[in-house]
Amino acid sequence: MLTAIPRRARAIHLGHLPNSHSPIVPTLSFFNSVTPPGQKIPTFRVLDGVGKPVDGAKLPDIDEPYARKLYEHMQLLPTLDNVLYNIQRQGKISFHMTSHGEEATIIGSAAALEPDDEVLGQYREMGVLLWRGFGVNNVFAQCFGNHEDTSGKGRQMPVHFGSPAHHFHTISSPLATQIPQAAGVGYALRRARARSIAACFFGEGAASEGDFHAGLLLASTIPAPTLFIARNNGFAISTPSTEQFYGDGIAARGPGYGIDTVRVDGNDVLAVLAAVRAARKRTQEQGRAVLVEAMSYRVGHHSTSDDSFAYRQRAEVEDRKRIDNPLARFRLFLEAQGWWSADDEAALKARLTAEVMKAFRHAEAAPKGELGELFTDVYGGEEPWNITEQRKELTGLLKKYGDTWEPWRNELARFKNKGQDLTGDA
Ligand SMILES: Cc1ncc(C[n+]2csc(CCOP(=O)(O)OP(=O)(O)O)c2C)c(N)n1
Ligand SMILES: [Mg+2]
Repeated sequence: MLTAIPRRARAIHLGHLPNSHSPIVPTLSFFNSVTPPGQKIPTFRVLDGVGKPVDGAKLPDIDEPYARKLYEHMQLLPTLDNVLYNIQRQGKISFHMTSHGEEATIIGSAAALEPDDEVLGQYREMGVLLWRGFGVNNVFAQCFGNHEDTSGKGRQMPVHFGSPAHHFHTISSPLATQIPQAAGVGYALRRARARSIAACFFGEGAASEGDFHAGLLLASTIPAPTLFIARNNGFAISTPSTEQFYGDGIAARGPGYGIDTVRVDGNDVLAVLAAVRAARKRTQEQGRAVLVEAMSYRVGHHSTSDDSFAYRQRAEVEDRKRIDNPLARFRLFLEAQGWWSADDEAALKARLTAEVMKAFRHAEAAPKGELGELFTDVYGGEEPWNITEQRKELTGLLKKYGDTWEPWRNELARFKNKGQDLTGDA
């Protein structure tokens, strides 16, 4: 059995170490926790499972319009997710990842940040962009990869959003690369004496990557205002968190790096708002990294490429949809304040559905950009020879097959100028 480090070393003086204030003791004891033996790091929550403030909880400072805005953005996520998921199934877009179950984590954190904080996300953080006014048209343009896509001119997979105007760094698929980058962004902000911070989102699965450790060490040894927000949703695709680590979640790792850390109920939007607000303040005031671990459950499949019922029970998911549901919980809170009604709910759902369907239809009808864009923007300065060669090769193939071979003809029809920007046939 493990024993904790004695709270206070006994007063006998046995010497001291050259590089540490570690008290020297004559008894041998192992430890495996920053909390007392047998105890887990606590989780901060302010609303109970049915939206009632828990005893002793101090609610964050919010008024009615702000609370409604929070709820409306939380509801926008499933509205969008359902449409994007279904149109992927219809073959209209190639991929999607939903936020089902993490609406409170994502919107609560988005709201706690300042609009010009630099956000480095993983991929499930579309809600941060929406909170910042990116708009549903931009979401669909990116997912369809049409000519209105401001994230990457249609050259990225769906959900790989990016927007300098919204201080949202472009999503990249390789897990955890954003974590050391965020430490660097925080450092750049410190050097520029900026008031903003870097906010880095990642899943508990990504925290198994070496980059997580490199990033946290960097942020703690080269102090910088970088806020790390771990979304612990219980799964890394099919691997449950119980198989991802043996320690006390991601939060347990913060103190190992000397980083102030807090764990929060990720299904309680007001707790997330309060925790991330406080964490942001701490990050900025101390100019040091802070770690937040938000606990939730990924109710949806990992992505449209996944069928999660191959590795978890339907009943477990159904239970999780009911217990501590982030949307239902906050709605009940709003209703108890007299800030929300059944009529408001019906009106909101109708408005969001109409907005989302309008944006979907618009994006579906919009052409892709010019085909020649395929070769631009990756390299600065003079174009490398291999890109020139590839452009020539495609142009040759277009001239040969573009008009005659049906699959090419159909595909080309989807692009602005139908590839004529390359063939020069315009
Ligand atoms: C370096 C790397 N390894 C593996 C993958 C494949 N992959 C994509 S998402 C994912 C799971 C990530 O889980 P988590 O970080 O918990 O995020 P969540 O999907 O739960 O939001 C994996 C293994 C990848 N994209 N990059
Ligand atoms: Mg996860």
